Amino acid sequence: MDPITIRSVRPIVTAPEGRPLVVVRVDTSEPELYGFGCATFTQRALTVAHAVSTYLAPWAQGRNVDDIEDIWQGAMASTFWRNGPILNAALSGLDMALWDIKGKRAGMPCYQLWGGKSREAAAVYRHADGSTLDEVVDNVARFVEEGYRFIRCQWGGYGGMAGNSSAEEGVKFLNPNVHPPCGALPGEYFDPHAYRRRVPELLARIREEFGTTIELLHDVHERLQPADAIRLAKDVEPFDLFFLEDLFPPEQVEWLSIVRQQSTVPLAISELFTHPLEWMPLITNRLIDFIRIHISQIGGVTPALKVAHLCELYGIRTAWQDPKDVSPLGHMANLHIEIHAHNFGIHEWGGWGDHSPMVFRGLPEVRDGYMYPNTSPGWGMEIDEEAAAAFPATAQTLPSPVIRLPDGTAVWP
Ligand code: GCO
Ligand code: MG
Repeated sequence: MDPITIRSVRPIVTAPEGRPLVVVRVDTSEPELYGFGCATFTQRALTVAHAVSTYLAPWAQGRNVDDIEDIWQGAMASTFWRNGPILNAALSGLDMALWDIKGKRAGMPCYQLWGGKSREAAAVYRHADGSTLDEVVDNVARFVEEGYRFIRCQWGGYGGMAGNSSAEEGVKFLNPNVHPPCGALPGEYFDPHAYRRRVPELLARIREEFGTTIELLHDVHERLQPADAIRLAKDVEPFDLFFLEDLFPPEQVEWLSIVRQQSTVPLAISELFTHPLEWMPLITNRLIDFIRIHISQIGGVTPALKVAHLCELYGIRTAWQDPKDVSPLGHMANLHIEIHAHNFGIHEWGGWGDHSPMVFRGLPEVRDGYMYPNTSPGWGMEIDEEAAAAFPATAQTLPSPVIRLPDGTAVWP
């Protein structure tokens, strides 16, 4: 019997909620057999789409759809320089689509292909934010009311912007407590010290209002200098966080070993990682408690399964990065790994929005704080390409304004 081969690999770029998402569709030599994968890298979506069409599609044409591992290894090697965010995202789209196809051929959801379920659903965490403490409390209360028990709390966005401005507004924003020099360039200004002092105040208020009935998370988003980061890890201990995220940028993770000696706060890092050399030392030295990888950024489900299983050996749990710049298809792939892997931690979920359900059909169901996969073969999702075309993506590079220190120094977002 002739093998089933890849006939076409095609990017679908769409922005139903305003953030560019990239999906890859793989059609095969079997007329009705096709699959979808998430290749989302919001800040460079159109470049990823170009990499898919120009390089990955012709390279993959004619290859046996069964050979997921060999195709992943060969595609990674085909660029010589490897593990960059653009090409990893492109490969993720192809990889996830091939798993979708394998599930369809086997007549089972992908999590069954890997050994079945460890749980029926994945607990999710929601994002509560606000420019005042009362606003944060109100948003936490709303999520508690809706049945969520894991809630990430931020006060004024990442870095504690007093006005809680959103980077997407792209406006010149000055935190009232910040006094930049004359002639300072436009951007989103924040005061790292003020931010670091406000976090314990935020968490104390949430614990005062809700006690220990909910699990709290907080994302530092790499906004502090190392000494301040270590200080924060100690200051938040009394509030019993589920995890503290991105205490350091990828370039400074060597400081984690110091934090581990001084604080018991559970740590989550790796949404910005693209290369195995970044996560390996953190896992094998047990410097983190949760792996936060953005799966399309490392090349898809094939490497993510390997990372999940490695983390299990070191007592580290998964918390794949799942914000609004992961497509609902990417959420479904993350969810299948979470249903399967024994060392699941938590699923991040910012809501589907009003338009995504028009584009992504077969969305996982969320109820009472849990996300449930469907039981259809593969990922069990369809992409309505006509609807997708109604939400064209522009070449937006989020965050639009530069993030700046009080003196105007640009910092990583
Ligand atoms: C998170 C992340 C996101 C990133 C976003 C960048 O924890 O979900 O920090 O909020 O800022 O993915 O595009
Ligand atoms: Mg984060």
